[in-house]
Amino acid sequence: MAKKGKAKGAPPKGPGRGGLVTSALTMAEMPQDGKSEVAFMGRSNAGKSSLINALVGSKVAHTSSTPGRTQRINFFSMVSWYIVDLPGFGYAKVSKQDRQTFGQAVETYLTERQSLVAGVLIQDVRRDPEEEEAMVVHWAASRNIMLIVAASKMDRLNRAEQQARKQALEELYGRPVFLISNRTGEGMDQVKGALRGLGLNL
Ligand SMILES: Nc1nc2c(ncn2[C@@H]2O[C@H](COP(=O)(O)OP(=O)(O)OP(=O)(O)O)[C@@H](O)[C@H]2O)c(=O)[nH]1
Ligand SMILES: [Mg+2]
Repeated sequence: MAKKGKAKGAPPKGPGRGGLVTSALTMAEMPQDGKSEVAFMGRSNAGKSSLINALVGSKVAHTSSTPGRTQRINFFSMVSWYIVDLPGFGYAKVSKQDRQTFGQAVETYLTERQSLVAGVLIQDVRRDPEEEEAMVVHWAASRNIMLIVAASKMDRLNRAEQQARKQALEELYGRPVFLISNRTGEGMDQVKGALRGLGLNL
């Protein structure tokens, strides 16, 4: 993809914890070492890349207020496993051609990847889940993949609103939803705890 030049603040590459290992569009470009992977999924602008940075504790993933920033499948090394940052769904302004390219790549990844052990579905706490989120839940169930649901941007709500949204989202999803803020770090321990519970060190 010879489109965009590398941004100045490119994330550090290499073997360090959380470092970007590869940015893939085909299975052949993905790591072949069989380590476990956790895919971060959600609508564009939901805060996937920000959550990854908060978990890693350094700015390894590109974030942007412009939706559609992440357009490849990015693998970050957690030494014994990988964090996988996926392009967001539901954003119409990315060109159709690009969306088809990465949409196909994501679909292949999600349906075929053997080392994928868990997913983290991120959605803005102020929104309700829509068809795409329902598809992720269905996909995880059908592939028997453990799914963590995190509602981001809780810092945008007051305490009472947070409680109300948590309850509403848990009812809509029919499962626990962690409220998180990638700004303040609130709720991060719950996500970390859930990942650690899967034997993934953080
Ligand atoms: N207030 C607040 N802003 C957040 C939070 N998480 C992310 N943001 C902001 O939301 C915007 C999008 O965040 P990203 O992490 O780039 O979102 P993404 O899901 O990776 O988006 P794509 O790569 O486009 O799919 C950025 O401006 C972030 O600073 C949060 O918890 N609280
Ligand atoms: Mg992103």
